Amino acid sequence: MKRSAFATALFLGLAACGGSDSAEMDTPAESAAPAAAPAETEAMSGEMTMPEWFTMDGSNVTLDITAGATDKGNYWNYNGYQFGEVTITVPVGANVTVNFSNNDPNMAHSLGISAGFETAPAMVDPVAVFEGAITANPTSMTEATLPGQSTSISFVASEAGEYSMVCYIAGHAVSGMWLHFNVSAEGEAGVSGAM
Ligand SMILES: [Cu+2]
Repeated sequence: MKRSAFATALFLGLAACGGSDSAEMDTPAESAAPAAAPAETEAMSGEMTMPEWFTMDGSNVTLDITAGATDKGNYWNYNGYQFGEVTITVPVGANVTVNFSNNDPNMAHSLGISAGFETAPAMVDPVAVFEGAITANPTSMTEATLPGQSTSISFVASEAGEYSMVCYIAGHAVSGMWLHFNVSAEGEAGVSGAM
């Protein structure tokens, strides 16, 4: 509940500041938002952008996510990002498709949407918060998405909140293989953070 209220305040703050030029499906909260928002809130969230790997067509969001896109962190990254350094935001109710590819030459990886955290636990339960929001055999080093393989998952981002996109292979999330994944009640969409 606290987290949810915080998220709402954050989004209202962003709307009030007009600090984002990202696509927004609808911003009914804008007129109701208080004029003032703490400056640090905006700085913490950063600008939201829509990189080429994030596309939106109506309520359909497509994310092209590559494990081991770079060799950063021994290839244990998503599109070159680790440790929640970027936040992917989709509108509540979006039909999300994740096209997941594994470019790590050495290691299997997986991808799913789990409960939000700021520090990854040693083990993340391989249970998605949205039905279908997890790749096959997510904890298996031999049967998850292997080097050179790709797969797709689709799910409805049915509940607003702050979640994590995470790899479930033992040790990967705690080593940095996770990003923030937010579902916005205000219809915000894009990517923020250290882009
Ligand atoms: Cu992994």
